[in-house]
Amino acid sequence: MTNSPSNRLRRRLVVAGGAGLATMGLGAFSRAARAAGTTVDLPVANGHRNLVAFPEKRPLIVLTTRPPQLETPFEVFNDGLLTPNDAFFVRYHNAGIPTSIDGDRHVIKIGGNAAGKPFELTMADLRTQYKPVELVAVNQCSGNSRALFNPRVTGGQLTNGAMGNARWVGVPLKDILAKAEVASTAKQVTFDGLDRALMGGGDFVKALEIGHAMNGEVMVAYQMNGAELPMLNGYPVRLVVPGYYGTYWVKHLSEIQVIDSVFEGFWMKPAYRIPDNACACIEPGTTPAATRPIGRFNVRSFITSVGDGARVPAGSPLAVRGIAFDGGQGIREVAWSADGGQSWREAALGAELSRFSFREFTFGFTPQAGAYDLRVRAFNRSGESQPMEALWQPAGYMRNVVESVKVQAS
Ligand SMILES: Nc1nc2c(c(=O)[nH]1)N[C@H]1C(S)=C(S)[C@@H](COP(=O)(O)O)O[C@H]1N2
Ligand SMILES: [Mo]
Repeated sequence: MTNSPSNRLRRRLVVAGGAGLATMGLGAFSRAARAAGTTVDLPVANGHRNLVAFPEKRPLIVLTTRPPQLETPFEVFNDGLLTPNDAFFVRYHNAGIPTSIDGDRHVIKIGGNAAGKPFELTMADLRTQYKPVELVAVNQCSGNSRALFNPRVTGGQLTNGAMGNARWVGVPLKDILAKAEVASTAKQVTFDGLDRALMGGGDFVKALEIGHAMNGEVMVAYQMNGAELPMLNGYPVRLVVPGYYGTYWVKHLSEIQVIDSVFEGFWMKPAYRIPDNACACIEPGTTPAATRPIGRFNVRSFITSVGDGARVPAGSPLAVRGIAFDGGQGIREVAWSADGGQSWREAALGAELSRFSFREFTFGFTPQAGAYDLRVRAFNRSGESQPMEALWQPAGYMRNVVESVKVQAS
């Protein structure tokens, strides 16, 4: 057994005597930040990033340390369909994040002016009083790939690693809300976690429409890939909103309110809104006429087995592998091109773990000496796909253009 951060943490859990105690030591972040040894070169996003191992995490790409914002190195997505917990990206907005939580004492308060019966839910209640469900689903930050926007936009300069796919276990939110006796006047449900704003910006609170909250898919999850949630991914419990951008996946979930109005806290308005039109896009430099809260993922696909700029042997078969996903219709087809999109063929699809999961695709061809421009374009079951030219919007959300991977065969 190596002395990895996760093993150290587990040992501390045992030493602490309470199965439900997770703690990260207050100095952990600054120590981790100082331990930066490796850097990674990114073709965009102004060059260099540090790779740093935070508690329970392998070295990940650091955007900020306080709060931690960590991106998954892209190679990880070629290893398998599930993103390991120690490689899963991390996003927080406010610096006041919890560093020590006693999971056995953690409660979720359920109430609000449209809840007939407010109550408190302990982790033990959650595990024993409800029937658990399991679902493989992608979590992706709205700003995944923001660094690739042209013209550039402000915000975290993420490349393509602010996404991950995990097997979540938890309880349907609908079953929990049933006990709260939701009134017919209910409009929305809000979600708050243990983290706090230390320097403005406001507490991170998100809202879903009541119908969405009750659709049976939204989950209050306490397990990720067969283990407790890592502290930085929301220990001991988080919201899982399949098919929707990560912004709704509230971590360290501590309060659920059923309300009879539309919640307009900072993180719903003005933050996390998109142009209210079909493409969720505008011409660079213009202002959207109207906005709406960001919603479901659009369709994306990535080649993972070969990187842009790679050299490959000419005259021998090249096996290419990648992943595709969408907002929950499921992937119907992935087309591939080796000539920059002039001609297309169909890739083979792997098993569908769930319609919210990464789906594997593979294809192969034998390159002759020369340059190839590989592209993949996925279609979901509604026929939605990816644009050939990148769309633009001011917040840098929802990039899903058909990406180009240029390889040289020699
Ligand atoms: N409590 C809390 N939950 C949160 C956030 C946050 O700042 N605080 N950020 C959200 C955003 S924008 C994203 S993209 C996801 C990221 O999930 P992860 O950190 O587990 O990868 O968490 C969401 N849940
Ligand atoms: Mo996000």
